[in-house]
Amino acid sequence: METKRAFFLEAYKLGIIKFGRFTLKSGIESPFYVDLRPLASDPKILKHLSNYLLEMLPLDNFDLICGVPYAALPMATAMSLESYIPLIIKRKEAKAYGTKKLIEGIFQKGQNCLLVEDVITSGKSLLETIDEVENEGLNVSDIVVVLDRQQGGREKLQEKGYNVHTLFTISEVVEILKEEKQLTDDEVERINDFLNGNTVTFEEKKKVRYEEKLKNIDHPVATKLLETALQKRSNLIASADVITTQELLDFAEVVGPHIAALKTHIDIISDFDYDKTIIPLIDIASKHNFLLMEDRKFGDIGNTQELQFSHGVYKIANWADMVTAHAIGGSKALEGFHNAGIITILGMSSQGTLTDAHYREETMKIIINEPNVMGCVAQNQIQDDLLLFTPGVNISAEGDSKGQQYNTPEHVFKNLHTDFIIVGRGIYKADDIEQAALTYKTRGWQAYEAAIS
Ligand code: S5P
Repeated sequence: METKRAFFLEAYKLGIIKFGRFTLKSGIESPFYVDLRPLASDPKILKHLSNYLLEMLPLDNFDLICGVPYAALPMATAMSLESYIPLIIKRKEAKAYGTKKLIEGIFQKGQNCLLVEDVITSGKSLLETIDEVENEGLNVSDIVVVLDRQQGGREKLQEKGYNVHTLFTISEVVEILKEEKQLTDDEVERINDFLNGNTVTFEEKKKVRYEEKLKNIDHPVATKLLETALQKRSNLIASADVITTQELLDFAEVVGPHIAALKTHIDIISDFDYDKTIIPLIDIASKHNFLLMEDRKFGDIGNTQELQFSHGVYKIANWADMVTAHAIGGSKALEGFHNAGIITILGMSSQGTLTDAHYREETMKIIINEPNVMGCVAQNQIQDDLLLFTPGVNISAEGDSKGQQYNTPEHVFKNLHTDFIIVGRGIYKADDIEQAALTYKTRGWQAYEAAIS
């Protein structure tokens, strides 16, 4: 069954199961959410899936295949193409005009029709479909399901005499993900509780106030950043991903009054010149009272990082209050950043990142006793004695064509307990940059206040 497991892990990357806290249609809170529709967007996976489903079945028994609309339609189509068993299509609603047919395609009464379903929960929608198919004079003996949520549906159908074939159960996939360290023991326990029919409770932890963080975090740069945030009522870090000195300085000047810090990628400035780029930037930062964060994402051995930090043309050590760094080189490698506050990359915002639960756990072990680390860049909650910086924030876009994924300020303060939002294109690409900075500042601050109250 190793290949089935490998197949699941490939499919999982498409985001078909999410873990967290979800309110179902019924109002019940669930620790996971399943949506198999993305499977149809990867032709290779869809083809493999249809073969796995066909392998489980006594194929000679079926004259027709029918998918339960809509999620199972592409699956049923792929199975039909692989097996040459003809497809029929069930409509969700009967046509209001013309034939008023519920089932489309060529079939004859008495034929045996295999039903395909993506997820079985209570079995209700399958029973409706079975009724409608049987009303057309067709027989249904077997149903094939990709994922059984184990909430009674399968048993209900079996009691009525149908053969239900399921490729995966939720317990099986949870076990696989646990072994792959994609789920923590706590998460697994909560999921099992839920599957055993218990009402699961999610710990309602409030976001910790900046005043409280000031007491808990001793790093001097963290203190300065938190004090700045409180003074300016801004938790906004503007990401200045622009490519000339003039654009950088103009941007800093315009957004300066509204931000707690400015984040740079200094190596993308084409006409970089220390005296013309950095010296005026330091002046603007001090005039408008914001910190400078160089997003260099260091990721080397300690000696090299130390050289990259202090030397070369950028001389980051001279001017950056904070720097970002991966923990990949181990804790010793993080020791060379002298007075700058280190912000470790714990989790990335881009699709397909390697920063899964296991990576994050190991990173935490590395940074936890490292006094220069003041916080993390992440897309999940972290412990209260570190600052959480969350990029991938945009009010009007869901992502870009290169894998970036966005959330709103409200989402990240409420659900991740973020301390600082990092916004790039949402601001520097706006027609009115100052207005955009103000909007993100206001929404960020309101979202913070809502999350602490
Ligand atoms: O996981 C990450 C980490 C960072 S620091 N995802 C990110 O997007 N970033 C940075 O945040 C990224 O390098 C860019 O400078 C900024 C996001 O830009 P935006 O235009 O997508 O808002």
